[in-house]
Amino acid sequence: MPAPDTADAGLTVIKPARRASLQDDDARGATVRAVLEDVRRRGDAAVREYAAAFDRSHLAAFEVTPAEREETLARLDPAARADAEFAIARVRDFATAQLGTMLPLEVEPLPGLHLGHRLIPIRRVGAYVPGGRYPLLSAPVMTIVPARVAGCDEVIACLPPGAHPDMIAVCHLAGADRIFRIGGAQAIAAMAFGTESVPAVDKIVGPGNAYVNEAKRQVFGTVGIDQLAGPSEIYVVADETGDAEMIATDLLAQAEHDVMTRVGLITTSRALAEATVAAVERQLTDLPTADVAGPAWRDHGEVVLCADEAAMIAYSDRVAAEHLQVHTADPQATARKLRNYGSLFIGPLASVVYSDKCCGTNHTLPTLGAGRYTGGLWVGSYLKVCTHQWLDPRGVAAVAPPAIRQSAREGLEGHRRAAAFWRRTGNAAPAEA
Ligand code: HSO
Ligand code: ZN
Repeated sequence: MPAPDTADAGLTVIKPARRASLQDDDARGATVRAVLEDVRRRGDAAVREYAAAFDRSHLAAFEVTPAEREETLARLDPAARADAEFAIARVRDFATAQLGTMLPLEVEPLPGLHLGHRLIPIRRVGAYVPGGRYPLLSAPVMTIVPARVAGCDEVIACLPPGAHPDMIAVCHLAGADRIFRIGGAQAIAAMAFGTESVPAVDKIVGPGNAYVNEAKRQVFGTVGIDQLAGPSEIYVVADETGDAEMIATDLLAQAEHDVMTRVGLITTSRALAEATVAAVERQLTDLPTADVAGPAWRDHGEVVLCADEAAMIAYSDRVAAEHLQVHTADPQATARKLRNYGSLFIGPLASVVYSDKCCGTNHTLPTLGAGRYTGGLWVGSYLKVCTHQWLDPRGVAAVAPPAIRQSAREGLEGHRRAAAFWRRTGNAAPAEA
C-alpha cells in the first residue's frame, strides 16, 4: 500500500507505523519463473519434484479421492461441520442475491441497431486454498461457493499437502468438483498450464503467500486471476463515541494473522487515540497470539488524529484499507462519505470477524491500496459480461456511413470495404433505397 501522507494539515500521528511496504523481490520472481516454466514443460513430474523440495511431500497421486473426501468429512467434528454449513449457506445466499442484481441487457439505441450483453459463467475455475499459519476454514467457502452460484462448469481446488484435513472437508462441502494436494507456485502453474493430472483452468482465485502471489502475477494473461493479495489490513475510523477496548480487540483480531498485517485507527478524538494505544498494549499482554499480533502492531500499526471528519475521511480514502470499520455517532452517515475500502463494517456491532467467517460477504478483499480501484471477490468475478450486437437495415443505414468515412480517414481500406459490404447484400438500407 502506498504510504499515505500524514504531513498534511489536520493530521497528527499519535502512534507511527514503520510503513515498510512490500518490496518486489527479484530472487522470488526468478524462482517462481523457473517453477512455472518447469511445470509447463514437464507437468506432474516437475510438480512432484517441487512438492518434495518445498513441502517435503511425496504423494503418489495429487488428487484427493472420493474415499478420502468421505474420510475427512467423517472426521470433521459435527459442530465444525455445522459452522461450515452455516457459512456456506450465508455466502451462497448473499452471492445469489448479488447475482440477482446482474441482469442481461438488450437495448435498441437507434431504430434497427440492437445492442446487449449476456452473463456467461467462466467454464473452469481454480481456487487456491492457502495453508499458512492457521487453517482458515472459511477460506475455501469464499472462493468455491460463489463459483457454484455463478454456474461455472467445473471448480477445482488446490491446497498444500500439509494443509489440515478439515480444509479438505470444507472444500468438499463448499462444492469443489476436484481437490488436489498441491501448494505454492507449482499449484498455480499446474492450474494455469494443466498437467497430466490437473486440468488447465480459465481463472485462478484465492489468496496465498508471496510465492503464490508472484506466480499468479506471472500467469496472468495465460489465465485470469482475481487479484494479488497482500497481508490482511484493518483500519477503524472513529469519533469520540468509539470504544477503545472494542476497537483494540478488532485491531488485534486481524493483527494476529501475520507480522506484516497493517492495522490503524483514524480518529478525531485525542482521548480515544490515546486510550486505544493503551488498550492494545494491555490486551497484548494476555493474547495467546501476541507473538504475531505484537510485532504487527508495533511495526505496522498506526494511530492518526485528525482535525475534523473531512480530514479523517480523506486519510482513510488514501489508505483504502482492506477492512474498514466505522465507529462514529452516525456510522451510516460516515459510511456514505467513504469511497476507498475493500469492505465496510458500519457501526460497532459489525466486527470484521463476522465477515471473515460467516456473515455472508466475501472475505477475499483488495489489499495494498487496491481498494482504490476494485472491490473484493464476488459472484461477478466468476462471470463474464460479454456484449453482442445485431442490426437490421435501418441500423446499418445509421452506423455504416460514419464507419466507412472513419475507416477511409484512417487508411484502413479493408475496414472500409467491410463496412460498405451491406450494399452488395441486396439488403439495401432504407436511407439508401
Ligand atoms: N481476515 C482474513 C480472513 C479470515 N480471517 C478468515 C479469519 N478467518 C482476510 O480477509
Ligand atoms: Zn481475519
